[in-house]
Amino acid sequence: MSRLVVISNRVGDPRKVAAGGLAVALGDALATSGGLWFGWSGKIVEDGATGEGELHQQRAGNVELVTIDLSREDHDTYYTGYSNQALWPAFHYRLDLADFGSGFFAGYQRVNRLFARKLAPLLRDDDVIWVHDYHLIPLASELRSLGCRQRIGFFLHIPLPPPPILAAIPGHEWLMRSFFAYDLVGLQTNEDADHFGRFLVGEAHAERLADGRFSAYGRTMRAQAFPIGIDVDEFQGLAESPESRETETTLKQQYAHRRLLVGIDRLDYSKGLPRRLRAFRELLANYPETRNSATLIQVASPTRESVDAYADIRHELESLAGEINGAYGELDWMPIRYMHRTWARKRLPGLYRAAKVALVTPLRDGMNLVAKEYVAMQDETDPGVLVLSRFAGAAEQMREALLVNPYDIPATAQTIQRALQMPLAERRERHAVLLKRIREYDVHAWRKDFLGVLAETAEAAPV
Ligand code: ADQ
Repeated sequence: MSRLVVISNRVGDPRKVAAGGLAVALGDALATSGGLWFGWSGKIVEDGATGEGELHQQRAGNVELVTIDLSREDHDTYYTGYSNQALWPAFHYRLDLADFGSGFFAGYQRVNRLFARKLAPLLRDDDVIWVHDYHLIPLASELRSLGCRQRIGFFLHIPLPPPPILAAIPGHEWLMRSFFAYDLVGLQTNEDADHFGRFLVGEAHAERLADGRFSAYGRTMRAQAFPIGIDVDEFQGLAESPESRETETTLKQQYAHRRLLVGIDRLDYSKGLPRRLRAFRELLANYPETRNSATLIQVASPTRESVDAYADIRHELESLAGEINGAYGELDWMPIRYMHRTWARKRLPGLYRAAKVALVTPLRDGMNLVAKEYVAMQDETDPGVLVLSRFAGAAEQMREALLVNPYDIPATAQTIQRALQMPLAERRERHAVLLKRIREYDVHAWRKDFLGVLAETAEAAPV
């Protein structure tokens, strides 16, 4: 069996539950075949200090974790700069927020080259290489230029926008060409795969072959959707933890005569949080029975705080939450309980189970795992209702949720009210279909599917 090599910007520790579903699933795959996980250590070497590019090696069972330190400049241009201030907003359809600052692109190229140079000597001829996410799009082409001929797959966790948006990214030709160094490119949804295909044909003049394959620059690459899933069993196991049970019981007691709604997100502008709060305010304004009753627990974890757009969204959200609580709050009831923190994973199932409705309303999202986690955690005999943005990748698979357009605030408020009032029979029916689907294609199925197709692709088109 070939060894699996995973490369991502950050390396997870597969032994820690807190690492979350993806780290666990990749860790699982790595442990099965023996493997290596390579990425940034999270450590920044300040100017003037030595140690830049230093490798750290650590064993976790039969998985080798290899990480590398980055210089301050590389971190600021590759990670904060090009990855998170240029590609992240552009791929989330937010060219208005994209900053293609000077030095960002060069830093991105430099770090990808550095990763390739450090990784190449650790590779074996029959390794299967799996690269993750937008930070590392050019990694395969850097590896190929060092003579690597292994099978290499790539998975994009974020959306892939339509051709006119991609075409506005300076250097997009180079970026698109970089994709052709892979044997397989995985995207979250069919819509993303469709955008990608149209862009390759239209801009890169690629030839469209059968089975999602494209040919250009003397190489053939296959692109298709692999909608990422969650580890349903792991999550359901977590629901049995004392911490989770305690959270559920406490919240159910506290809100016995009220209706609890939940939102769990990173505090990212793509998640649509201000519009979500405005829709909630509209609910309170338009449906008087929700006052003194409907309570939204919104947990938003700190993220990328050094970037201005993130500081702005935080201020906007805090002021909105304060305004709504000021307008509608009572001595013994506040409509919004907003927490700017990461909720302990062990307590997450308890929160999901106590909430009658989950609001997952991103303006754009690759998949959105919270939508799947909420469904997985419901009590089948009395399940809650998922209100889901049609612009989350998850909406492609989760049609039985109540789908909303988060830009339409009155309609979103109306749908939240519908969710709060949904009869038990309808809730059960919708939940059963959703649960079955996320169980069938969970994170393990996703990983096996991707690696299976990667193996086939390489057999069909050897490098
Ligand atoms: P994210 O943008 O981080 O991921 P998401 O899919 O929602 O978004 O995953 C977040 C994970 O972190 C979930 O497991 C959730 O439970 C947890 N989480 C989020 N906020 C939290 C909070 N405040 N407290 C505690 N836990 C919290 C990127 C893409 C997504 C894609 C995933 C996986 O942006 O579109 O679904 O990768 O591919």
